[in-house]
Amino acid sequence: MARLKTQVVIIGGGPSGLLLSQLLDLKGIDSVLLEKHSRDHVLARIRAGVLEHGFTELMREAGCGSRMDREGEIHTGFFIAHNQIKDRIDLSGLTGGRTVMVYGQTELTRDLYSARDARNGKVFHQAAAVTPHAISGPTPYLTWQDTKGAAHRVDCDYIIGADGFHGVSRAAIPKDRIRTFEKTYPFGWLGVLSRTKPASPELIYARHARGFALCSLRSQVLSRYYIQVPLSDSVADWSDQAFWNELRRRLPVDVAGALQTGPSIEKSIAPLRSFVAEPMRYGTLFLAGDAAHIVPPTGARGLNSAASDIHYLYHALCDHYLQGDDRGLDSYSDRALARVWKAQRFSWWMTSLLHRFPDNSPYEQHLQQTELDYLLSSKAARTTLAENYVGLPY
Ligand code: RFL
Ligand code: PHB
Repeated sequence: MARLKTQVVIIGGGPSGLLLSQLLDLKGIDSVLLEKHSRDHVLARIRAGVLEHGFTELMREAGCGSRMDREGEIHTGFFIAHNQIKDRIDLSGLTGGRTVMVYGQTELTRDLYSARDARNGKVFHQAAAVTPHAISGPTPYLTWQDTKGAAHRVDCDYIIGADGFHGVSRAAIPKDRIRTFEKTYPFGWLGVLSRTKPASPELIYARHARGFALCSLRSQVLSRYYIQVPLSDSVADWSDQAFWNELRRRLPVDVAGALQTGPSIEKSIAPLRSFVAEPMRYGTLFLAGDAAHIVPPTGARGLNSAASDIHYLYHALCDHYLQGDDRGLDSYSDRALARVWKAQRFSWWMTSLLHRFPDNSPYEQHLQQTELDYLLSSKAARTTLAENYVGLPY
């Protein structure tokens, strides 16, 4: 069996794992990253589009911010559409000048891979049967297999589980040492990417009796749209034409009338789920990002929560290796979870506000409408929305 030794093994080559490996490398901390899929597979995923300030700062600190700063768009607000009206949430005005960056997760992941290549980062793709061992003690190790079936072992000080919701890290923690909290929603989002001019230069979150819709974008020539669909639907049920027709119905007529349509480049359905696992540490294994928590995408929090985990973990590992101080590692789970739960609350609230819940009673439907009326008429309520959307402090 081929053997390697490193300081930190990172499982998962999504944004969380790549960002951490790059940040640690710049501080002289050695890591090995194991990714289950090929790079092309990882880069074919279309996911998040809205980055909060803390994330963009981490990308810059990682030396990966130049294309993002050139091609990403700063957004100072977004719209909530309802009953043929569009109300603007002035993020910047309500938060003392704070903004978000619209830059796709796919591009950001590409930038992180390029940065790892440039520094000869130890990133192994198509790593099969990745298995953490001895994680309760001080000398953990991992075993895995390469594409030729050859067995490998990596010894390390710490293992970071950044392998997403379906990864192996969380599952490696004994059941009686981890508690999970979960909420599922009775619908999913059908997303379409198209090479068309976006319906609006700023995002539109639309509440409609037929269901939620979102107009988002990757650039002024690349649009990303979503519609709420029943969980029983599959992508095959939705031709491009059916998608555009349904999207139009859920948007105010002026927006629908000007909507540019075209062939979909990507089309997928994501179920909506809220999930938290705690604590986010067991022995020498630390969980980060989607491996530990999931939110419905309505508040654009998922990737941003992953980034705040990486911020805490990066500083904690630096303190350990560079100062011999373990307080950051010991408090990691509590600090990360305090922020994670706020993102959970916000994402649940945005989801509850804007979607059609098929089982809601007339009373609950009234409350939902009243919540929206209150939000749009109260500066205090809009400020609460804005400060959560641009990202709470780390
Ligand atoms: P990822 O991106 O899932 O990466 C985990 C990686 O681990 C690999 N892996 C393994 N590797 C080795 N061995 C194993 N056994 C493994 N098992 C899995 C996987 O192949 C993968 O490469 O998790 P990470 O890095 O924590 O990043 C999290 C984000 O991807 C996620 O939170 C966001 O995409 C959520 N999200 C959004 N977040 C935002 O902040 N703003 C948004 O606007 C936003 N929009 C979205 C979203 C997620 C969506 N979907 C599809 C769920 C929109 C959508 C539609
Ligand atoms: C996206 O552009 O993919 C996107 C934007 C905002 C969200 C969710 C997804 O809340």
